[in-house]
Amino acid sequence: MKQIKRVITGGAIAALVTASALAAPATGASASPGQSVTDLASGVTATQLAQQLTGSGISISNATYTGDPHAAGSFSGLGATGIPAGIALSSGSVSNNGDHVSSILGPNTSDGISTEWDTPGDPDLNALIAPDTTNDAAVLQFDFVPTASSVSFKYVFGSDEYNEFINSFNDVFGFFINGVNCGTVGNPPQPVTIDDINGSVNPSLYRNNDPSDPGQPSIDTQLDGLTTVLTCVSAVQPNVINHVKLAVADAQDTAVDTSVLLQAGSFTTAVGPTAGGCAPFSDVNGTNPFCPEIATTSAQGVVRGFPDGSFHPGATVSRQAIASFLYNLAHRDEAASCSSAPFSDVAKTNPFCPQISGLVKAHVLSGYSDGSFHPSAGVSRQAMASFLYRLINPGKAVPSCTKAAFTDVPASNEFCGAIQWLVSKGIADGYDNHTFQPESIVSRQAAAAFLYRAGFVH
Ligand SMILES: [Ca+2]
Ligand SMILES: [Ca+2]
Ligand SMILES: [Ca+2]
Repeated sequence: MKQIKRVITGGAIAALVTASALAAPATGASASPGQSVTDLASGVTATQLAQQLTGSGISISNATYTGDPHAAGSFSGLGATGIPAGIALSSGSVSNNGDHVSSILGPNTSDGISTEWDTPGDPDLNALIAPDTTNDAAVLQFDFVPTASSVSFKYVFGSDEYNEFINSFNDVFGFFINGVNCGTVGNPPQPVTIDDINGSVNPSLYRNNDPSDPGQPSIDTQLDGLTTVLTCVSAVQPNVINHVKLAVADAQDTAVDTSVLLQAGSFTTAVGPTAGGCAPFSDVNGTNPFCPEIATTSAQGVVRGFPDGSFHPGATVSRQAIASFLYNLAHRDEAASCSSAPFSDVAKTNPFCPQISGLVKAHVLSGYSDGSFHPSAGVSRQAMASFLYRLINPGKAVPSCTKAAFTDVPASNEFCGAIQWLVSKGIADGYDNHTFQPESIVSRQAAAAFLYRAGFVH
């Protein structure tokens, strides 16, 4: 049996765990009755896994898999986990084969099931748990075309790192939709990891199944701990190609397996009040039609809520808040500083001063002729068009219109060209009566939708 060494460096405690403590049962392990796994080494393909995950409203293409072929597969009979059937990815083996014991099939025979593939980690997962890095990554990715502007899917995250290696081996997974991880929990959003869901952190989302802590495991799976069924909800670009990447890996070393179970047919465009799962802020949930856009732009770090965990979705978005959101959208965080008051009503101590100053220097925002900025004033739809045009087209003059863009936006409107551009890029629509309502004030939830769609324009 391979010797497993774990040395935790950089802390006061150096733990060395040997094979005896992490002993896996002898070869030839058999699964609990009714449970089975077919891994990629047994003939199932990456495309079949992607198809099995996908439900209504989504078509897929270009599925690829990176990792050991025993580390991903299709399973059934795991109803005890909350996911009866679907696809699994693991930093160990999903199937019983040779010396490798399945990281997911019951019963729970070991406190530390471990397969070491010595395959690479994943850079996107590394970024989630930096400065730690990952190994033994299992990564499934594919392109998809959704028929609607949001998608969701259901999953359970589980591991044999529970409970003894919480806060030391932070195995991680990510569901990156167009590069944004929607496998998150809490506000501000944290990636779903060993450290972010366990008996002490987000305990209502955690199910303990550890053989030695406190005793008899009651859930018929090898996983020593697992989450409740979680739902990922993300905004997407309808009717064009989007990309999803599902990845799980070991943190720091290659030992002690972590897995994710994804429910068959659950990756769908069916997002709504009954689909649940979308709850990025205390006052934003699945009943809000903008919930996917708010959740996704929040996960991107573009929009921010309030310290009490609320978002105030229906409130007017202020000029200073939109400055912050636009700044975040352009990834300008690193340059934000404020050495002097840029406007008579924006002090150096205004928390938005750096973003306002930066965007004024970049000619995205401007103040009023009397030297003021009106930071708390609302933002109209036409002003939003102008801000976004100038942010995305730096140095370019806003084009003029040759004819009216809408019945209420004549060619003479100074914002006409920016509004025409905004609509042509799919960032905003007019109304059914051929109006744009250019002077309507934008709510914070509508701003999130504008910013989400603007993120795809280059
Ligand atoms: Ca491993
Ligand atoms: Ca176990
Ligand atoms: Ca691990």
